[in-house]
Amino acid sequence: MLQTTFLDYIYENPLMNASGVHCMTVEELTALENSAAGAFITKSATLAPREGNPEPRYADVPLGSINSMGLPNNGVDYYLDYALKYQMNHEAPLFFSVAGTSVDENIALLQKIQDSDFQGITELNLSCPNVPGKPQVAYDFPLTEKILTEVFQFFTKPLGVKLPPYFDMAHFDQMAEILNKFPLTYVNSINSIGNGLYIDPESDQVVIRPKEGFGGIGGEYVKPTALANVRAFATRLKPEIKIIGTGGILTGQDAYEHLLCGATMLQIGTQLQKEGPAIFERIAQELEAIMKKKGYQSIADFRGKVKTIN
Ligand code: RRO
Repeated sequence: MLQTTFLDYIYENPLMNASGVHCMTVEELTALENSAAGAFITKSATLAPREGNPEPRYADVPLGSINSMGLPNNGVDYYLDYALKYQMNHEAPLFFSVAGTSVDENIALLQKIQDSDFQGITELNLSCPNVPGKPQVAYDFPLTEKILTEVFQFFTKPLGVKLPPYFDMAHFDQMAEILNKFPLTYVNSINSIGNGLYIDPESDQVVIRPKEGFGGIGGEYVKPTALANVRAFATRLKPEIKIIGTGGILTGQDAYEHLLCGATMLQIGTQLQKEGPAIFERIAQELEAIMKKKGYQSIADFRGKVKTIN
């Protein structure tokens, strides 16, 4: 019932982890392999391994999470080694996230993937909010266009981009116009809402150490923004560019709403962190129950069909 075709492969369901959550180590990735998730993605990789920001750098809060991890990861070779082994005995294409901290590093990362035997889908993260001194790339429209222009000079494998949330109709229009110039496989909206601040009511203190407490916000807080970004891009991008919906998925109803807005795959970050990989089975069951109640046989019956008021 939940089967989802993405880039010619039929996944059992559209559910995935969001990059960054439960995907830093081979052990965590293996747990996703063995979960009910239809697909999964690796932690955003840089060329060299990174320690990331000082701890505490992630906090669960009542309505979601705040993080300033600072791109800790084991380096691109570690994840590429995992991916090449994975694809030897799995048909489902793996998603592989990269996030350079400069244009040159992004190009070098993608060149490495291009030159490897990797057969999966690459996600270029243009929206990390947490590396001090490095603005989120996709808030700089000319820079985004420049990077994609350089990338598609040589990159011929399937590529998606992870975007930050936008909050203005003019920005949806401008970013969609840029993205439509390129042979992208997908757009993934949204990354965390960058640089929020959470204060603990008992201690009057922020809850994460880096950046005086500023960090990316995920979870319940972000669902309306995520849905708006999914809808805005679904209605602006050419049909060849699919949407991955990420942000505020805690229940089958949240997943259903992302699909109504036009998402094809769905990623879960904060609630996966809180609940662990068993979440995929729960959300899949809840989504199926909603579909049955509404008389839908497949996701294609309602994808993108959110109703507006005349
Ligand atoms: O590692 C992080 O701090 C991080 C990244 Br790369 C990202 O893309 N989004 C996020 O919330 N945290």
